[in-house]
Amino acid sequence: MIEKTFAMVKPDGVQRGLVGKIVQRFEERGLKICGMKFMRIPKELAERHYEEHKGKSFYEPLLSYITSGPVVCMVLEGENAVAALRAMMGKTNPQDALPGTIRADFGQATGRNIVHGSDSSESAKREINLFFNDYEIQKYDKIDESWLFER
Ligand code: DAT
Ligand code: MG
Repeated sequence: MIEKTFAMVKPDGVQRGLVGKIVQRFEERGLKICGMKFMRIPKELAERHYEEHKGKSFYEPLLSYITSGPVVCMVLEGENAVAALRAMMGKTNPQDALPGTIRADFGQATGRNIVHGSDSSESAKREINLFFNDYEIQKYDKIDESWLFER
């Protein structure tokens, strides 16, 4: 099933100069970039984005971290894109993430784990709506599609 998901290069990924490498992985996988923006997340948006974690011990540090500098937000589309992105990211704690995943290849600590990706189709819809206006999401044909999929 072709679906969209929400991805983000977090402030540490931007600061460490990993934006290009991470976006390259998504492009090489064949995920279609439908939206992309470089922004600083306002506190209120960070609170809404991470509302499921409100009250947890890491909630306040998480908000400080995610608002500490600019991030790159993306809408990606592809076959089972939600699960594909989660698999590419690896486990939340980079120490538990498998080699070859973004978090394992570039990170060491849970609180500096470089990327975000929606954890379900429902989260994807919610997060895309939080971060993107309709006019910021592009509908277009990409020339590799007939080679990427059996159609
Ligand atoms: P994920 O980002 O893999 O979806 P999550 O939604 O459970 O993980 O948590 C959101 C972020 O919060 C995660 O990327 C890093 C931080 N976090 C999660 N669990 C944590 C913990 N036990 N200690 C510190 N930070 C944590
Ligand atoms: Mg999550």
